[in-house]
Amino acid sequence: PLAALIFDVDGTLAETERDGHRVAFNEAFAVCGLDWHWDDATYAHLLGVTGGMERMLAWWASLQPQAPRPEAIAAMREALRPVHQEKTRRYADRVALGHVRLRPGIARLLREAHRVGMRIAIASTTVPANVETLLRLTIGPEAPGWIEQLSAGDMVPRKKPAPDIYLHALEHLGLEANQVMALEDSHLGLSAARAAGLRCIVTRALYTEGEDFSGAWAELDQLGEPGDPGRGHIDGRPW
Ligand code: XBP
Ligand code: MG
Repeated sequence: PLAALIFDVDGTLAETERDGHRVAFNEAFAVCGLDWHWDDATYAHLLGVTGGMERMLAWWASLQPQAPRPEAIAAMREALRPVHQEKTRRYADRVALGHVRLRPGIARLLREAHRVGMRIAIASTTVPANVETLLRLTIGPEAPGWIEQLSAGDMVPRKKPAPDIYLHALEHLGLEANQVMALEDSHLGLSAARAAGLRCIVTRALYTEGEDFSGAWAELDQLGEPGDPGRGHIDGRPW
């Protein structure tokens, strides 16, 4: 029987990337005196690198004439730490201002799962504070308390598509892979869930439309509300 749901955050709970993270990065670059700007097309490409710090480092490396040495990358990681902290503050401001809203069906699914005693966990690449902020400001002050296990960010050495963050959540829940369903929006997230041995429901999102979701237990455009149940396939059958 299904004992827990493990949710990805960015793209799955909400379309956080384009108007949330991306703009927060650009604002942080500007106030920190970096002449970097990520337009929509650039950002779509950069989403191939998961993790905000890793994404900034990959961008910086791409601007260098030669591939940077490990020591230079480590130094740059330190130099970019305040930029990422500024970005995290600005992301929270953007969520508070209403630029990021939950996807259809998410608030209802979380609320009902909590109500019937289904265990709920998060497996995300983003920093833990962003998850708390998103749930609190979109659903309400009670929502972060519904999350039994918040696995996120640097709690594991390797980010998605590595299985680490899902294995971290599973271990802390004390569950086996076959007792759990993962929910994701991207090919990289699906790969992480599958590599941890989990079944996965994919709801394709703004930046992940058209990606390869083979291996997903279900693939839908959204989780839907009553009267608008979403389209896709579930366990091999059209839905
Ligand atoms: C989300 C990410 C994150 C966010 C930025 O991927 O890749 O890096 O874009 O968040 P997923 P931080 O949905 O697969 O977890 O800046 O907090 O890292
Ligand atoms: Mg995602």
